[in-house]
Amino acid sequence: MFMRIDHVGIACHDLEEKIAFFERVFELTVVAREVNTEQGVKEAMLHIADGEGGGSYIQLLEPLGPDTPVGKFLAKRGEGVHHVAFGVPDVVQALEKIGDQGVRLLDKQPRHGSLGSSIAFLHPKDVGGMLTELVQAAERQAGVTPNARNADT
Ligand code: CMX
Ligand code: CO
Repeated sequence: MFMRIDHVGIACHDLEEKIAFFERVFELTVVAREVNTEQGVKEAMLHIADGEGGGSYIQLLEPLGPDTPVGKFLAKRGEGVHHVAFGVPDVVQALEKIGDQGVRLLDKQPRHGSLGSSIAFLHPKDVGGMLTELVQAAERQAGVTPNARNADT
């Protein structure tokens, strides 16, 4: 079901400061920045490697406000690893199979994620305390190539 670790999401107070740290210390490069109001975050994706069906990244997350998933996490636990995201070939199919195993789905339908991906979250309490994200990379969405997506928008 899982093809690779797509990204590790890290909650931080100051996105620009954390980007500068990851660029300087780990020599990573930012490949995308986005404000995702649905998820309540300002974020950056830093590329690590390319894998089967997509890349792998570090996702740095700054909350848009205190009453958002990342805002609440920071208030409760402080900065650190917020979630782990796995690459799947088909997020709708993966949700169905995982839901059938009794794991609570935080998203019944996929939502819009970074780099044109489709994403969905699983409840951390049902996954040994790890907030888990499923990611179907943009190039794996039926009939949609990254270039075709750009041409559409
Ligand atoms: N990792 C592990 N456990 C977590 C967690 C996290 N990131 N966030 C919350 N929890 C735990 C809490 O500690 C709490 O446990 P206790 O009851 O033992 O204290 C429990 O889960 C419920 O947490 P809560 O604070 O009562 O509930 P929230 O309202 O904060 O909701 C969650 C938690 C996971 C349901 C919510 O954050 C969510 O829906 N997340 C999915 C969306 C998201 O995180 N978006 C941002 C990232 C976007 C992206 O990656 O693109
Ligand atoms: Co993520």
